Amino acid sequence: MTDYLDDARRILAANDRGGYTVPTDRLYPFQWNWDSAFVAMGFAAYDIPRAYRELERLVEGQWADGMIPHIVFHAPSDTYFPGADVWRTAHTIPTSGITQPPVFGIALKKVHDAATNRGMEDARARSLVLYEAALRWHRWWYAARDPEATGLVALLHPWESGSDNSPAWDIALARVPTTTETIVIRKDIGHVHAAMRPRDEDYHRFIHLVDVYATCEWDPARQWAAAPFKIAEVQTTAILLKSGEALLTLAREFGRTFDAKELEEFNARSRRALLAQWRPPLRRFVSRDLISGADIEAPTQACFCPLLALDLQPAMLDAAMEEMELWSEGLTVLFPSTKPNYPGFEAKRYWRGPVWAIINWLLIDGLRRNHEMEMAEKLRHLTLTSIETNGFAEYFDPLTGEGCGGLGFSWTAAAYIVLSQSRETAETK
Ligand code: 9WN
Repeated sequence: MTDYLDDARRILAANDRGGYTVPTDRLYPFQWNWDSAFVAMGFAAYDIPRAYRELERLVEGQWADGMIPHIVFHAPSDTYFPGADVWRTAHTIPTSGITQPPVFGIALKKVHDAATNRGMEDARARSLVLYEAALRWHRWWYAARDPEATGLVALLHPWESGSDNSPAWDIALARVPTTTETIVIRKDIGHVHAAMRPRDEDYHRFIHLVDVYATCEWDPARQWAAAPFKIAEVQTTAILLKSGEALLTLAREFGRTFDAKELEEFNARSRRALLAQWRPPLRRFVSRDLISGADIEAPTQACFCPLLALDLQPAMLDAAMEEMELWSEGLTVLFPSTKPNYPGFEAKRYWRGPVWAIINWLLIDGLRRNHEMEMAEKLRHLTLTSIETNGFAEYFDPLTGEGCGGLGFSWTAAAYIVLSQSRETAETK
């Protein structure tokens, strides 16, 4: 009989590059921000020092202003584009210049709890350093990406969402010119089929944005003023709020009363703002395009991520559940990253329909928080069985269950490890 847990651990070991884990060999050969946070939670189940190490290595990339970049280029590799030379940032260890969803705080609490439960001697000292890094990053989010203190944080590049190619960005991204100062080299389509990856014109837009922000010398205020793409986003804000709750618990445990007050204020602001993004006729939450001022109505998984950080009123919760059930009808694997009958839906192109184990993990936590145990359990079970049947792929086709994108994927392995634990311990709360 196959021991899938063993396989999952083997994948994490194979993707280890010295205290940090690459998402998968060749396609993504560096340390990615939110990938590492998920991976750290996977390690926390069986190797706590290694879990700490994953987060510590990520923090080596933290900027003086508090931002933790989306990629840390610890060691050179020529199998990915754009590499460090395209980003032109000033950090000593080369990094990208944008960020990614702040899962870090959620991961830190999970690692810290595992370490203290096992009575690890240096738990408090190691956690404290990471807690301070996380708090600096949260302050950066609220200052740099919500200068008007609305409570919703904004993304200046689709890559910052982690859901890079989502139809949620189609209207806003179409405004971004396809011209670039940088020569665009599509290394990704040398590793996986082009039909699974972003279109060429969108890749040019991604790089156009990098050029614009490099011209701003990566200064947050200049970027904010120059940004041709600016989305106040609900998935990222929900993750930030959930992480903010985790940091608040840690602040109290560490006796940091001043920090705790500040975190309470951040959290309250984001909680209010997220609730205001609920749209009753759509039965889901929506992000806002800050350039046009319009709601983003494209139906994507992001619309349900606020469950992660909110305790919904019964009427709202029932409506969200009905909508989630509707999106799930007739699918082999749940939960789709785009509503299946939406014109932008594509079953195999990444973020335009496929199922992601880490998104399921976040949704499961959100469903549990809101006492939707049946749906949570269904999603957990389907996530595990589709990995067992189709492998530790980057993501899955919701119609057929086929594993797509990169294989031997770290966050899918981490999700398997965490979700196969008992119901209670799979909760990252
Ligand atoms: C750009 C590493 C990353 C994930 C993202 C996913 C994909 C990169 C790319 O891979 O993005 O950051 O080149 O496509 O969309 O969520 O962190 O796994």
